[in-house]
Amino acid sequence: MSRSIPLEKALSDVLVAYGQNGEALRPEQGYPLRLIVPGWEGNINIKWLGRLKVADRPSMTREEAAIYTDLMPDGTARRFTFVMEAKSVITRPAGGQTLSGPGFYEITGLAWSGRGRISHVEVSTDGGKIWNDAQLNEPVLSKALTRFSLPWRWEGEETSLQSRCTDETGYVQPSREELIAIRGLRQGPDGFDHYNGIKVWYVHHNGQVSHV
Ligand SMILES: Nc1nc2c(c(=O)[nH]1)N[C@H]1C(S)=C(S)[C@@H](COP(=O)(O)O)O[C@H]1N2
Ligand SMILES: [Mo]
Repeated sequence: MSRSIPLEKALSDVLVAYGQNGEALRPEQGYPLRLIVPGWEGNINIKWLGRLKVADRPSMTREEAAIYTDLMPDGTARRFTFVMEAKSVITRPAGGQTLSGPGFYEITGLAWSGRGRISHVEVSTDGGKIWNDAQLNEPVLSKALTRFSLPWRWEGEETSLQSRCTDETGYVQPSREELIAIRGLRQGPDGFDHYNGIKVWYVHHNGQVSHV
């Protein structure tokens, strides 16, 4: 596994990590050393780090020339798609959970952006017609998970819940349709790599919450 990282990024916030949670890295997490590249795609966080090499151009390794590329509808591939763009997901109520009956609920979820801080999160409880500003839990840190919440009264109607976040660069999380219209469905080795579309949960009359 080897990846090329622009020097500018390498010198800003990249870590060579030897420990996690007060103990040495575990073997499966990359002992003795791994790279941590905040906000960028997971595969760049090289585990069992063997060497760092300074070069004047990307190495065009197999991982960056072929594997971790995003195939576009026209057959070309996006390469060096490092950043994970802003994404959010409601974690409660979420698929597999059941509301016990009409009444008050606190909708809560997580938002994050590889470009920096989350500036706001909006939640819709009526299928995307009205968007309400959710409250963000402090501290709101750059490239970190940010918990959001919104009080909600459920009257027992069938509806859908979704969240949409914006980061400090002004980037707004796209809908699934908007994203697929641009990027298509042919993507990387793990399915739709870099997928960050809005996640919609459907609430049934009986309180069951399911995937849309
Ligand atoms: N040396 C090495 N590092 C690696 C990989 C690998 O196969 N070999 N996989 C990468 C990928 S694709 C991911 S998603 C992350 C997973 O890190 P984790 O096991 O800590 O979740 O490690 C990355 N680092
Ligand atoms: Mo991965």
